Amino acid sequence: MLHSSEPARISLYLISLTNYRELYEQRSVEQNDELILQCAALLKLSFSKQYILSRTGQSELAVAFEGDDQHSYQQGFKLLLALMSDIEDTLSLGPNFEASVAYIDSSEPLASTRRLITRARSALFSQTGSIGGGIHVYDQEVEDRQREEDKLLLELKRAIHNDELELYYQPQVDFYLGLTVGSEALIRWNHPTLGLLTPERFVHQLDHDVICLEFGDWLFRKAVQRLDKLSRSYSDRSVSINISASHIQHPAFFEQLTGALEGYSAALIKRLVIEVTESFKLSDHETAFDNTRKCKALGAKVSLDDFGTGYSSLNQLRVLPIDEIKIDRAFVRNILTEHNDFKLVSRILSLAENFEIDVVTEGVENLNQIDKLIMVGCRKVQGYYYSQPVSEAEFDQWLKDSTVQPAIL
Ligand code: G
Ligand code: MN
Repeated sequence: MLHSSEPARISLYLISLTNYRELYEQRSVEQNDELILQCAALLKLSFSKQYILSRTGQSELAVAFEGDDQHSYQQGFKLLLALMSDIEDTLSLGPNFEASVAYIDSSEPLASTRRLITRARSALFSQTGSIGGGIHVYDQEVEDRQREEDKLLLELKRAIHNDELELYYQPQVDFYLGLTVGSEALIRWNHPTLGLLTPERFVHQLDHDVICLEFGDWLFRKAVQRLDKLSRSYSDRSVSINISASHIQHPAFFEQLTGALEGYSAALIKRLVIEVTESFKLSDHETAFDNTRKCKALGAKVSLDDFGTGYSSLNQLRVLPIDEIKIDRAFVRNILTEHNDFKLVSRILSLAENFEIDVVTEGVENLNQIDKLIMVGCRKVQGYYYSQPVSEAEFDQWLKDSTVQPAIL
């Protein structure tokens, strides 16, 4: 028993036999109870201090005690290892058997143990809270962040319908021609209370199943409208859109795209650039691979974003019908001081030339970087040196006003 007179800092370990549910059905009530009793007996051996042990679910046990555990992670890990080997040895559940341990400590009174258990469960199941190895340490900040994100996800769904999303455009400049030849469309969210949000705040939410297709539909339609409007004054400017990994892998992706393009000319489709991220291996995902090829067959351009940062750059070039690569700004950032970065950019440019692939170098912020890039045959760039991403109206103004000096060759 716990001494009620001592200061009430409570620690709680929640032990969950993670994948036991499937086995549970196949085993008798006695066998299931026996397993839990075995675990309980083992846990008793692990705790020298006074504690409360209780079964909190079919395959879940909680151990609560006063005071905090200075070595929560190590202690949790020891518990887990002992539990696993004991279960494997004595109950022959096999090496695939999984258990997880969550640790939480709190200054709330013991009466709130139920709340502690709920939080420990949330730590067990939250990806962000996981620190690997089946041990999860509850972190109030992680949970707050998780709650914020869930809220944002719901709001994002509404935002698409309320037209709170907007595309901003960042010019892509060809300095051989001295012209803005295209633009990358970048999403912004005019949030009613948080103000203008850039994608870092919410872009991962766009990958969420619920949102992915709805957002995709919105994006395609906006981009096509933009191209249509643009072609009244400029017949050859491209618009690039960013497609997430989950979207390009989605079986409905291509149908959605063709739906948005219906009734538009081949000349317009030719100026749509589909930027796919290089952070996952497109060629390993059959649907992503197919969708990429179908985009190309449709007449749109396919661009490989963040080039050089993914692990499969060269293989993507070999197997995918790529029109353009975008050299990640990480390579450009230190191009003036890091000779290796400069050599890499130079090599990527000549590789692309061999493959007859266009290159856009991203993240160009000053004239010295441009001079250096010209030396190695780069002709198209995008970056703050020319412009930040701006609203559609500002971009139209930019197209009218900007005079980009052609490079002296
Ligand atoms: O990976 P992707 O090409 O989608 O990245 C575009 C992002 O890069 C945008 O959010 C844009 O604001 C940012 N960006 C564009 N140009 C620059 C630049 O010159 N420097 C830096 N640091 N970021 C840039
Ligand atoms: Mn991009």
